[in-house]
Amino acid sequence: MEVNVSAESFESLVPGGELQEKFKKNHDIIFYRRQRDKAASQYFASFETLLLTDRGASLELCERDSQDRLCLQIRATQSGTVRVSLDELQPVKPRYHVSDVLLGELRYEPLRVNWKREDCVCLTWGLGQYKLLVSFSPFKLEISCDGEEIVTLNPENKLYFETLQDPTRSSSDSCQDDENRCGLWKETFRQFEDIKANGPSSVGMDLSLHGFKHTYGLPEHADTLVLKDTSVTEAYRLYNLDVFGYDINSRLGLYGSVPFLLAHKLERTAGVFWLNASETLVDVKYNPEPNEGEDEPPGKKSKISPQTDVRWISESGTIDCFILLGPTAAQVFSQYAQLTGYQALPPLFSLGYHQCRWNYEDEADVKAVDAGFDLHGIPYDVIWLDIEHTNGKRYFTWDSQLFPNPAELQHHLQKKNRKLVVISDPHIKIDPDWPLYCEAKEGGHFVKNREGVVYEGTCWPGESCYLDFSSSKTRSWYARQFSLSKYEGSTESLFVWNDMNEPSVFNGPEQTMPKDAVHHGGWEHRELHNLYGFYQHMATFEGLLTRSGGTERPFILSRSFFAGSQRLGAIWTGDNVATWEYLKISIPMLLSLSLTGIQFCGADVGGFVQDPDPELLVRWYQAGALQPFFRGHSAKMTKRREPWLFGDDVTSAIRSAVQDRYRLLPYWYTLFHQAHTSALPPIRPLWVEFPSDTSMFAVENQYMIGGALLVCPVTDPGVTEVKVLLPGSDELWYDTNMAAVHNGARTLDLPVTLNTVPVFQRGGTVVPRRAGCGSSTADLQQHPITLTVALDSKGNADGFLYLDDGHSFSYRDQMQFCLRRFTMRAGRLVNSCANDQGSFDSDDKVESVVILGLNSLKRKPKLKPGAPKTTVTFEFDAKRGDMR
Ligand code: NBV
Repeated sequence: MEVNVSAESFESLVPGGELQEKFKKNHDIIFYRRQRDKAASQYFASFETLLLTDRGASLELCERDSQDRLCLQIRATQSGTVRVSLDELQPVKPRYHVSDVLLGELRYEPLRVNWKREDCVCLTWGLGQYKLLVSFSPFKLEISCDGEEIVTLNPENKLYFETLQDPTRSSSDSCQDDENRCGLWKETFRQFEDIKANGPSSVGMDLSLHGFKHTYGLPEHADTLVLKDTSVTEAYRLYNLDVFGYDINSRLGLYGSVPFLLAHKLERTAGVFWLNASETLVDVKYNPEPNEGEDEPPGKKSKISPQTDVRWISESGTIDCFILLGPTAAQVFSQYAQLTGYQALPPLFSLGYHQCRWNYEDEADVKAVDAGFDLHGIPYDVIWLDIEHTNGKRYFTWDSQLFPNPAELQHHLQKKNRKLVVISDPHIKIDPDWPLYCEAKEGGHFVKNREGVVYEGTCWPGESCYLDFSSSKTRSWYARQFSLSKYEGSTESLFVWNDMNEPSVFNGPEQTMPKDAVHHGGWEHRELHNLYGFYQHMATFEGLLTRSGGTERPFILSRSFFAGSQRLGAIWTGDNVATWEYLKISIPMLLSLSLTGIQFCGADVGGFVQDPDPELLVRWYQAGALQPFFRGHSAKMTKRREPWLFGDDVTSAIRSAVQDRYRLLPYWYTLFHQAHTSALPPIRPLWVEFPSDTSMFAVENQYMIGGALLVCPVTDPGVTEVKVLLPGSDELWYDTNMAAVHNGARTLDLPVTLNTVPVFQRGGTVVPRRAGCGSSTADLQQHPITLTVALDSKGNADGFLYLDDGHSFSYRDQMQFCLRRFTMRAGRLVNSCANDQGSFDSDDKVESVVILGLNSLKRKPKLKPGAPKTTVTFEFDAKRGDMR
């Protein structure tokens, strides 16, 4: 029986409602408690076990009481990443190692012994500025740069590693009862029993970050940008869960996980990446007090306070921890991207506006909404179909009553260069009359239960099975379902949305798959839970890529994700609520994702659950237009909210926000190219751009789009003024709405109306825009480019423009792209080639140049002599100091 959402059941799903109790709190998580309650361990090593090869070092560790033995590997890359891996020396069976997340084998540097003593050895590599001090007893690892200690691993001996036991020989019956009670072999949460095939298998380690008191990252949580001190709150939980209308200010794990934490202090940014896909908890403790009683060796700067202690605890797998040494934020982003990949370059259309609803009723409804955008002059690129478009929630099918001519519908949209996105969830309806189900069953593509039979759980279609995307065979099978010949009614302009892929199982523990379900290769679900959505995303990516013979860039939105998902497409923050708090929290949530590589991200504009009032809707459009993925979405029981349903003022404010987004797309696209090639996130917390200004470290209501635009979306009702922090005493900030320039290092009281979107261009930058906005991104391309040159106090400015065909891989395979650099120096604006490897035939013209800040210049700019004569005319507005 299909599951339909009734008004009553929907209302019971209010945020913070009773249903939230279905999720575990820290004290319900037994492996976490076990590690927290355990006294320090005593791992020691000896010099004899140290082995140096040209790819790093290995060492044996032994725990004094249990005599458990581990194999430690230490590897380092030239770019400043140290990898510390720990596994059992002689496991009774192999432990799960995460594959498919790292890009490939890294290039490691040979480690050299710098000096040694009986109880420790100092290793170094490369140019020798980095040192790794390995203490043998107790085991510790200290990483320093030019004498300054950066990170210590295992500072408090919390290294923890439950070695696997042979279940047939582990203990006597009575003892096993005790163990069951402690949750070692069996655990019960509410009515759900979890039988642990491997018994206790958790791992953990602590580390100290010296001199740091700000940490970030670890998505996905509806929480502040700066990570909280968890000695007074719940630990950060990384466990992908479907949390409808999630609570704000909570460390409960939401739909996806990236076990990557960044730390920032004056003069250094560092990162810690914990590559483990099982349930993971992270404790953060800030120690602001100076360390007492330290003996500083003369002339040596070490043991800096403050210090942040971070403790990672995972349910299973191995320890595979990467320390990214920066020293700049840009270097940390690049070090992380070298491990897990760069942001996929989105097809241009996907940076436009997306219109979604659960559900657009039928073809006529879709066409009417599409026409509504044209009628009201609001550009948009994509309209979305949710689960109701299918025949009984059988993905890859259409409801023949409501969507009898899906291909015709897509052609209708495609004529206007618009696309259709349809949903495809990972659960498959059990229906012996449905060929796709039968094929998946016969092909062995479903996850099994602990008894080895196909696992069944309920979701939208009723009783369902779950595809085992962890198997490459299943991924390829799934990918084939997207071929135009297999997927009836699909065309090349259909793209995909993967929802419910945590996975969401209505009758499962914490509404997800039981941890003792079994995947390909015999691996328990617990080992790879956080990878499930990543793998579906990967399979869908493969599907769309293959559909075009590898030539077209796929677009897939996924709700669940893991480290590396950035290579596959976009992510959104799931089922938020139409209140001001959720609008506000979308900013730190998206900044945290951006910092951890997931840079094509967005939040449902308007709020998914409940009805926004018109003011909130406008403010949300204004904010969403400044976020990477821009989609309006609403739930089934909410009122219709297309932008023209709330009167002219609202329509006009929304139109203007969306049009501004479209005009700015050359800049966004250039930023995505930068993310794709150098890992810099298109949206950045202020501290990334102003790393030496401590007052920026915790700002989360404003941020930078690229290096040039500072934005401060209005996220409060009824305001007539907002406070905008303008950083940098040497900076100039040009208000893009008014002819005003402000010096940095001040807080501006900015008067606002409903139409104001506070955006400031930083002096010293050039921002490309399109002169018009068109009705879609394709239409937008017909408009010429305009440049806004905002001068810094010396009269200089720099900026880039990236162009390619916007949809294929020819930028990569045939180098068909163009990267231009605009430089303003000594009153002369030069447009030059910034990458001569690319060539791209384009009719694009720079039609106009607006120069802001000329009043501060002694010499006014002139056109470069010898430049071909153009029809461009420049006007100098002496009052404002702008040249136009
Ligand atoms: O498919 C229906 C919804 C979807 O609209 C939403 O965006 C997802 O986050 N889906 C969740 C399942 C139902 C949620 C109550």
